[in-house]
Amino acid sequence: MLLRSLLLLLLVIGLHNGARADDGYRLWLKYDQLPEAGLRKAWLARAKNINVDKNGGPTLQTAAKELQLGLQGLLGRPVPLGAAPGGRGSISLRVTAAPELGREGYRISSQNGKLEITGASEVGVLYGCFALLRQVQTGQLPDQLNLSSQPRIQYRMLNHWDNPNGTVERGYAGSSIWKWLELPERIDPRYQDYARANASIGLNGVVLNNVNASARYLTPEYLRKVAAVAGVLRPYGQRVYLSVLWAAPKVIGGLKTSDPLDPQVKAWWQARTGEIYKAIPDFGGFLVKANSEGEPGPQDYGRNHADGANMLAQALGGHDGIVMWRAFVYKAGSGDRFRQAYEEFQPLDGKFADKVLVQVKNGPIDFQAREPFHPLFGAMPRTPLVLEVQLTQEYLGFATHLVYLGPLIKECLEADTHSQGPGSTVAKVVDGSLEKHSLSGIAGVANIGSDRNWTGHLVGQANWYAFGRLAWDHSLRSEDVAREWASMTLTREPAALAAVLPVLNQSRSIYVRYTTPLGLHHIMGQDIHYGPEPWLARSARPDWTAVYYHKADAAGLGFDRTAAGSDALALYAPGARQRWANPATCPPDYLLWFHHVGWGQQLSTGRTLWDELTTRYYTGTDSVQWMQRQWEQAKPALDPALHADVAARLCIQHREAQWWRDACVLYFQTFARRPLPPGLAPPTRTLPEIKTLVDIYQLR
Ligand code: BDP
Repeated sequence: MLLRSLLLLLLVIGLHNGARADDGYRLWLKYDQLPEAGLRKAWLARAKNINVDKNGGPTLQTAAKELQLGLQGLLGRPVPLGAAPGGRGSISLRVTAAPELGREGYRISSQNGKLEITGASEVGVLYGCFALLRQVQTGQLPDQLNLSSQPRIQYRMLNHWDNPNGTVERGYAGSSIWKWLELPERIDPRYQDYARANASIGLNGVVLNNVNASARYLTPEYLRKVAAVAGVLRPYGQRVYLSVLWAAPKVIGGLKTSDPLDPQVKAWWQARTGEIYKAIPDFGGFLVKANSEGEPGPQDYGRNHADGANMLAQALGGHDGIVMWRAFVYKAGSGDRFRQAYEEFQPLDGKFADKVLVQVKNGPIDFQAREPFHPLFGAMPRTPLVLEVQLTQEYLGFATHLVYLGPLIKECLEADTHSQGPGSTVAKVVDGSLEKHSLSGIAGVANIGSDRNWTGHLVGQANWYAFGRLAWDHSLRSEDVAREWASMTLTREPAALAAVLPVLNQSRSIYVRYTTPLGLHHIMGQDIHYGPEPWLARSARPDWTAVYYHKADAAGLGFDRTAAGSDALALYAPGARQRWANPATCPPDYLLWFHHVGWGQQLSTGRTLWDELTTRYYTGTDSVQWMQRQWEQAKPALDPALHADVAARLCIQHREAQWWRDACVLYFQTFARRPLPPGLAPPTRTLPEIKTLVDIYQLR
């Protein structure tokens, strides 16, 4: 009897250990055995072995091993690798001349019971293997599988804002994944898992360090470290890039100047670039933040951005590398910040060297929850422009608020610049098709850190995922990408998916409603950029305050950017401008970006500005409770630990939505002097009480 109880106990403990909680580390690449026997059987018949040329290079071998790893897990049976052409049920990986696939595209075809994954290069095959795994993971049947795909954008990269000391600028998921002190000797296994994740979503480049760059990365000591990281990323098709400090020739080169036209400076960069390529033969190039937010740059020497970028392009010489020069600039005291990058960069269109791409944030201010597209996208036809989006949620609730960014990225890509008539979307500018550029790029500021689940908030993983998928193919629908991610990461159980997907898809517009509805922007907490601080009126620069942007007064609210105001609207082509120019027809989501609107003004929604504004703050906050209920519904199908973690974060999100609502409603009410519309219960706390909350978050 005693023995039986003991055995039972051991069994229970064993089962318990076997069913260990999911910690999110495996991202969307879980490879747990498919639950449906029928589906498993169908794939088992088509995946008996993998056939690959043993003489292929490291990327081809990596492709085969990744496919093997995934299939073995999903199908619950060994899938051997072989070099001989397999019979029915074998999967062949082949590199073959297929110009129609481009350098990185792939084709998956099925004939006579055999699957073939073809690419014009090894990396094409690797992307194809992950595409096949995605088919299995999302529950597709193998029958008549025939698909081919190639990326629309050439450089698809993550920008890490990571520092040598392991901190991450605007990072909310722990510290940097790059362990600079341990490199090059110790290679953290995470580097490979990171490379796998990037490759699985079609990315191909990684800027390892912060745009506010340390010159250290260019020293021989650090180049050895960078080379070690590059060595891990290379088989996965991920090239390494560095952000550079403009003043490096002075800081580490012992020169007296960093003037781009100075022969010694040129020679220094050339020599340094040569050393980089000696250490990292496939080095991707440089990312530069210059003359922005206190960073040094060519303007310190009376030169312009093109002088700087072109000098670096020249230093790259015959190497296969590029310069991504950021357009995120805004000089203090020169009018509406909205206009400043345009004014500095537009006149330089056509002046940049061939290897230079200008990297432009999605909107004209700074990664706000909703921005109109950056006017430069419609104004630099002779320069390839990289679209930069921020995956780390600096202005979107850190790793606490659930915000799926697919809709934000798509909104920008689909925006019509009208620069060459209707249909001149940002996507077509960025992929180079509109203006026939041979170079094209897209960058996402990474939201990745040392947290076990990589992104802090589980749904942050969806943003990494969506960025990669949309960078590969911007025509994908954000909802479909969300479904893929959720099916691979959370569950494929239909009722649970039906509960969770609307939450993902609506989360960004809900966030906008309870923080910055109707086109409000930049009213968040000073420095930390968290929580509301619409009353912020004093800062080191006026355009770091909130009042600069919302312009609340007794008459109304919003920034007049029409001809009567800053005239920033004039930076857009007439077709684009027209959408926003008239306050009566301007879509409410953009209204306060462009107009100062009277509190009592009736909007297209039928409500007055005041009523619409407050209604949005209230309904947005209530919607977080809806998100909570939906998440609860999915509980039976989700891993308990993952479910509980997100549920807890949603509780915080609701508390903080109330904070935003109460802060903004009470503060704007001091100008509007109107009661809340019927049905909305006034906040239970006072404005002074709310104001102290920011201090707590700011640790003041
Ligand atoms: C701002 C961030 C700052 C970055 C800057 C940039 O607050 O930390 O350095 O963007 O993109 O939004 O350079």
